[in-house]
Amino acid sequence: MRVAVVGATGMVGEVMLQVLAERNFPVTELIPVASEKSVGKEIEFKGTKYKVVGLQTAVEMRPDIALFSAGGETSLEWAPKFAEVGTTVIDNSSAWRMDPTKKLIVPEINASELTKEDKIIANPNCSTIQMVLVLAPLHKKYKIKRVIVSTYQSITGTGVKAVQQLENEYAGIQGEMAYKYPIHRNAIPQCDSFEENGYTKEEMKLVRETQKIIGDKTIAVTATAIRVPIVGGHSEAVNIEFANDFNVSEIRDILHHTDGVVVQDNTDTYTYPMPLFAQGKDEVFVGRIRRDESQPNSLNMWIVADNLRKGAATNTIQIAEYLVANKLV
Ligand code: 11C
Repeated sequence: MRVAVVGATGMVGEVMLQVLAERNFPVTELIPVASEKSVGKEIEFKGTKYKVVGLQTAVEMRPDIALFSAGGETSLEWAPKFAEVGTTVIDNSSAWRMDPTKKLIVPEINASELTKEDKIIANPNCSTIQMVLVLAPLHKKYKIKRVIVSTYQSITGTGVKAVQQLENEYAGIQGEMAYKYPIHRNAIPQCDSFEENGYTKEEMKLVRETQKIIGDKTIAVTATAIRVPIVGGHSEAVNIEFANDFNVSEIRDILHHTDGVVVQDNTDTYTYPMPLFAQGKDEVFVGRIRRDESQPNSLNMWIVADNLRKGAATNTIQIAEYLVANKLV
């Protein structure tokens, strides 16, 4: 496969290159793509050096697959240009996710929706991916009525500027701010900008993307997304109300047998997921699984994943792997 990585010098782009190499994705030619200021720079991939090219050059090279992580505006403008020359685009921005003509894919859940005609495929938001991976098998068994989620999101979700802000704050250096407020020793109840209803875009992604991926608009979701001074991954406290009753050991068993999910749940040994230990891993970790004793058919749990891996790069590359394995590209 001739694979373009659009946004190759960015935080997610770099992880995409690592994941492509680690998973031995069949790359015959890598085409690293970035903005004009990075054109000509060299990127090493599996021992070979590749020169970064601009978007127009990359389109003219007609790659088989283009993995996009360069922001919504770039995706809106350039994904269709790649699609026109026959490239299959897997886009990590929010640009196409809610477009009814585009598929929003978490491979373990809904990759079977994909066909050869899908030339622009959307990768969901990181906080959604880790949550739906756990919700989907439980919805199948017990039917979810409502989800209440509070997130504790890593600064890496904002990008390299936020990581720099935290490092500057540790070192007591005045520098450029990615956030309106200090992040060191803080919790900022705002991820992304506000919508008219008073929720942030991040919170509404958890609502809309969950319904689209699971394919059930009746699932009610309400979210509060918080930015915390953490690097390794996003954490989520999730409360689920089911239509049907369950037993907790059966829930653990279902999740234990769910691809991509690792159950870490033993209060006797203080075993539960934490972002410090999820960092660099491709799985979604779940623990603190317990009945919500305040109302019927309800459950609490804690879900953690590396937002740059399963939340972004790994999920994107798993989609590409599915396309290759099923000869859809
Ligand atoms: C965050 N989830 O942590 C965001 C980053 O729609 O793909 C990714 C934004 C997106 O702030």
